[in-house]
Amino acid sequence: MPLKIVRNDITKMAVDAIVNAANESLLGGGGVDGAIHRAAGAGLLAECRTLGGCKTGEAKLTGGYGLPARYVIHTVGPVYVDGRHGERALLESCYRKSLAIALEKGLESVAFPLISSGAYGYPKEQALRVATRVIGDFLLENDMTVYIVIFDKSVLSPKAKPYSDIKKYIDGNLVGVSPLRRLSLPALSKRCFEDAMGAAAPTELTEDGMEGLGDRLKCIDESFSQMLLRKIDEKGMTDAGCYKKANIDRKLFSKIRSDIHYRPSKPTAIAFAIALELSLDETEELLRKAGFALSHSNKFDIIIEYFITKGCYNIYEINEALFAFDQSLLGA
Ligand code: AR6
Repeated sequence: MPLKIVRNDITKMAVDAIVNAANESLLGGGGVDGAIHRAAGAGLLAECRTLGGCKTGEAKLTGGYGLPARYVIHTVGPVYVDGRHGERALLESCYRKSLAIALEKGLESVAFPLISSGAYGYPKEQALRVATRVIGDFLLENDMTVYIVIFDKSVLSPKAKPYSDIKKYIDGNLVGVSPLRRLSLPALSKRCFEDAMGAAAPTELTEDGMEGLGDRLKCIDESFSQMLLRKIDEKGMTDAGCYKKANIDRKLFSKIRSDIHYRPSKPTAIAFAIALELSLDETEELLRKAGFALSHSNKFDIIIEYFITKGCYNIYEINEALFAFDQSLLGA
């Protein structure tokens, strides 16, 4: 099930559990810890006093008290020194141990702040990358809805360093002639002819030339869901492997599977193209089945094109960039 990145105050999240970026005493502090204790009320501190603290990289569970969330999972992130003091492994452990508690408790939705990225000094973009990687791996094996809650406006801003290349790409391509537009209609007919006949199309398609195409031209009529299922088979993937990699909910995938005329949203269709690691042309073809196209008149499409042409098919990385540029996210 999906990973969602949202901008919010975590104390407002109505999920099964929110995660607190605490310190080893578990007795409260500043930042998100202070906000959670203030919103939960005195009962939370009273329960925390019974826990005997928590080691860095570990996690412990309490009730949610006055919070909309039923539980709080308290974890203690590492203090960032220079990246050479085992900080990353400890931060990964915070996410893993918190998710393990959520799984054991049978929780369906959990929201994380960016642990260690405030008072503990972990560079925010790196902290986010650690979070998406560990949560993404977990979601390949487990069903849960996990949120990463971003509070600080400077995190995931288009001005942040990791996005300078994407920004340049957008600036250089916004409203221009898209390479995605090169499949003009005649070219498209030519490709369909070749797909159907397994031979080069004549320069001009005469009526005679079209004879014999018969049922084989039905490839053109293949629906979105039929093409998706065919591609899953061709790529040797399982259904679950595909929808998880696409950051798509199992229930939505079942709907698509059982309705050959299902019309997905554009971000859903693209999410599958990314999960299937389709080329630009194949992506364009899959999108057309759902009635969409990519163009250079909007940032969303250009960002997708940027990642596909770079051969980067990590949906979480793509979503981070889409989030930074205020665009809809892929998948859920
Ligand atoms: N909702 C979501 N995220 C928030 C919120 C909020 N209400 N408030 C802050 N953040 P920090 P740490 C973000 O300092 O670095 C405490 O005193 C914030 O923008 O809260 O793990 C503890 O007691 C930042 O990105 O936690 C510890 O002593 C992220 O939460 C120490 O700070 C984490 O920032 C832990 O430091």
